[in-house]
Amino acid sequence: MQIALGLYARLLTPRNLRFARQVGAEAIVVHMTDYRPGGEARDSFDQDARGLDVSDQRGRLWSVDELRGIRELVESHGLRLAALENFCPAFWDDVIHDGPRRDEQLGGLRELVSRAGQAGICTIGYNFSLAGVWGHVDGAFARGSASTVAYLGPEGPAETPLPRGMVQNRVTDPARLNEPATPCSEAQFWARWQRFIDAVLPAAEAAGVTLAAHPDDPPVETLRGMPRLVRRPADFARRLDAAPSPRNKVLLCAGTLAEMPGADVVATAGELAARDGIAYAHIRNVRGAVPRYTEDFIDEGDIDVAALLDALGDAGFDGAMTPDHTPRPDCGDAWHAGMAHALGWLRGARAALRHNAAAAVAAR
Ligand SMILES: [Mn+2]
Repeated sequence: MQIALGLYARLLTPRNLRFARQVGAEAIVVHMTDYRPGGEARDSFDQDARGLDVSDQRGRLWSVDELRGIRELVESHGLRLAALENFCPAFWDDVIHDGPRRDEQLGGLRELVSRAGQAGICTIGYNFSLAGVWGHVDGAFARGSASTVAYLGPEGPAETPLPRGMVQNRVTDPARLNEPATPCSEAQFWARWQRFIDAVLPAAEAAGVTLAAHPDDPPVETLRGMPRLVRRPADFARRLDAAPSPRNKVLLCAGTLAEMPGADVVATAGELAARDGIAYAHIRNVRGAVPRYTEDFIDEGDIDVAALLDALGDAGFDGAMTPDHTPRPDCGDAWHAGMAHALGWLRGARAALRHNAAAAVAAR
């Protein structure tokens, strides 16, 4: 298992890569699309009247040179590029909404996967979701009153209908922000995902690129009036069964899995790893489950993360694991401190498991 740090493109600087190496990361997961406002330079976004962001990429696919340059930058710091995470919403809004440019965009995704392969990037994580990650609130909910996010269900923000001009919290068509998205059932939305995977998987197989599907966070039945696909533990395996291929895997988000009511995180992760279904993992901790949960530090919460790592290792998982988010401890640089804590904890846990495994072998 490799320990990885996730970096948005605007954070992909030599200084942050040195930070990653210094605190013990072995790999980097790069988010080309930034979901927060205020990005700089190459990854900046226009703000629309609602304070939401429009992707400045406007569907311009990332080039082979751009992708290769990112991989080489990461490798020049002694790190491996484990994955690209998330397509730009403008690459596939009509794939997700089933709009008129769907087939053209599916062709673009095939091209993008092929370019990733040419650039030596072997994994792409994605989130096939209409409403995306939405409805969380910030507050002092983590250990020691550290700032973190929570999902409060009916006590949280009122659910506004998803506009047709948005996907995954990004504006893809400013002219359609007042138009509600076309209603769609869960079965219809599964069929859209199936069309996507059937269209793109052959290109992924040819390019040697693994597609890794993230679950729906928060894992609720519907959000902003739209269905959610991977919201129960069994839904991860359903994705694998629907398109059997070594290039169709899941992105195991341990936090999202724990947010699913009744989930057995360790057992589900072990089963998915045993069938080699996990491309890479997001490791974080959570208290509670839908309809109400809070994110906490990696060593504080409902998941026994040491047992989770043990189960993943026992089942042969050898991919990257990255803290997708952490609480923000009180200090001058909460993002770096939160990540350094999570990465250090993961390294310590992994060292302890390796020690125990070696001791068990020696005792035989
Ligand atoms: Mn995640």
